[in-house]
Order: sequence, then structure tokens, then C-alpha cells
Amino acid sequence: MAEGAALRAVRGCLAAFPREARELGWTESIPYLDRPPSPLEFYRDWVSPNKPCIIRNAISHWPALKKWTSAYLREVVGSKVVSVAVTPNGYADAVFQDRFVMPEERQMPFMDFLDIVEKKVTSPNVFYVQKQCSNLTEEFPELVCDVQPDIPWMSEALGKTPDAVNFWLGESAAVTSLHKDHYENLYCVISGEKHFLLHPPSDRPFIPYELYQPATYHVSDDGSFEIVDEKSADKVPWIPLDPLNPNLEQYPLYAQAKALQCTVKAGEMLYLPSLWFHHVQQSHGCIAVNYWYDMEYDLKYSYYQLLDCLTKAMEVS
Ligand SMILES: O=C(O)CCC(=O)C(=O)O
Repeated sequence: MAEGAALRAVRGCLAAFPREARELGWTESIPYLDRPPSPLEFYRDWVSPNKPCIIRNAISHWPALKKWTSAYLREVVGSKVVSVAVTPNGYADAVFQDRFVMPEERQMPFMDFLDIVEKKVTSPNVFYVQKQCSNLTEEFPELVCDVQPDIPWMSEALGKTPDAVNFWLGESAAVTSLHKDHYENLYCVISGEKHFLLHPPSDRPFIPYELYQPATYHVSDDGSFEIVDEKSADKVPWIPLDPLNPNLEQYPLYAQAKALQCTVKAGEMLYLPSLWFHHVQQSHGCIAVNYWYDMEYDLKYSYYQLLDCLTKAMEVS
């Protein structure tokens, strides 16, 4: 077969693959479970087939659901200095002006942050407690006893404890741009609601990635900001596309991708499987805790790597 014909054949396979994968397993919406599953059920029905679901009644016993009011948080952690992501536009870790721009990581007393979220103090900037890297245990140890250090049935299903337990509290303008990672993610909403837009890993051929110079916002209280390049850092591969308003002229293949959307309400838990692309928004002041369990680097991971490599090779051919 001539090289051109071979390339066309591979491109055709990549274009057909997402639909074929979808027909094998994805539903139009995310299914609900009414109770926490047994470890075996969860591994067999959700982790192994890499399917998302929303689980109800899995965290109803957590004291956090009743206790984490603004008054309680102010009393217990109000005077503590914590890391807050500050951006001019709500997008931390996202493509802006041809850079991969990270937030300013501001150290501030938690109650000053709450004053901004509750609009007792106005700011032109957007604030989000979203440090990850186990910020619940590292920065808010006073709150850990109101949730659980891990999700027992998940730890048993995977034979390990989470790599990170994260605390999220932010403004409605704070958006997490479309990305994927290598965690089995159990995302628990304590108050408010989170809005997820998801793509299965099999949609990779339709999702653009480009390489960007990393940079960081330096924002001022008057709303002015600078974007400062992290000159010695390597370029970062990131998705430039906004799935809520995709530029289909620039990224026509995305028209063939099929997003699943769901809202996770207070008291519910989303299982967001490893390698799924996710874009996240929230109601104002929403509080969430999530558990990142490292994925198994098995054949599923290798197949995804192959899909990724073939997609990149087609982009440059
Ligand atoms: O809640 C968010 O804003 C983002 C969560 C997320 O992207 C993650 O846990 O991987």
C-alpha cells in the first residue's frame, strides 16, 4: 500500500474508533447508583470497564454535610493562611493568549477568601481554593474528621489508598478547563453543585492538543494583571478548546466528539474514571472533596497511549 493510502486508512480508523467504542458501552447519560457498591461490584461494573456513575447515599453519614457552614468554617479554619488560586478570568491552568497560564497562588487567611466568596468584599479577580496535592489533609487537617480519610470500598476494590484528598471551594466564575489525568477520581459534593462535561478517552482523535509556553498570572487588587513566562519550564501539552463554545472552524474534528454532561448535587459522589476528559464548573461557593486513586498502568493505559500517539502522528502528517 502506498504511504498516502496507508495514512488515509489510519485516519479513517481513528475517525471511526470513538463511535465504535461508544456503541460498546456508553449511555447517553451518566447512570445513578442508589447505594454505595461492594468493592467487587464497583471494580467489576465501573472501574474495569472505565465507566462513570453517580453514587447516592455514599456520604450521607459524613458530618461535613451538616457542619460545613460558613460560620463553622470561619470558626475552625478562618484565621489560617491557605493557598488560593487567583485569576483575572476564572481560568486557572488553561490556555490564554497562546500560553498555558497557571493561577497566582496567593497565601491568604481563609476568612479573607470567604469574605470575597460571600461578597462582603468585592474583587475584580476570581478566587478558588483548588490547590490539589492533598490540600485537605495538608492545609485543612481540622476538617478531615468531618469526612473520611479514604473511601473504604474503593480502597478495597483497588488495593490501595488515595494518592491525594483534595478540598475545593470557589466562585461560580472559576472554571476548570478540559483536561484528563491518570486518577480514578471519586468526587464528593458537600454543598452546592458541580457541573461536569465529560468525554471518554476514546474521543481522543477529536480532541485537539497543542504545546504551550507555561506562564503564571500576577494579578493586582485593581484587576490589572501580568502574564509572566516560566522561562526554564518545558512546554506543556494542553487542550486549547472551550467545549462550551468550541471554535469548530479551528478544530472541526471536535464536532464529531460527543460530550456527556451531568450535575452532581450535595451529598452525591461522581466516579470519574481515569483518562476521561473533564471540564468542571460549579454553583457559587460550592464545596467539594475528592479522592484521587492512581490508575493501574495496565493494558487499558497502553491502548490509550497508542491512540494518543496515532492521533498526534496524524496531526503532523
Ligand atoms: O473541581 C474542579 O474544579 C476540578 C476537579 C478536577 O479537575 C479533578 O479532580 O481532576
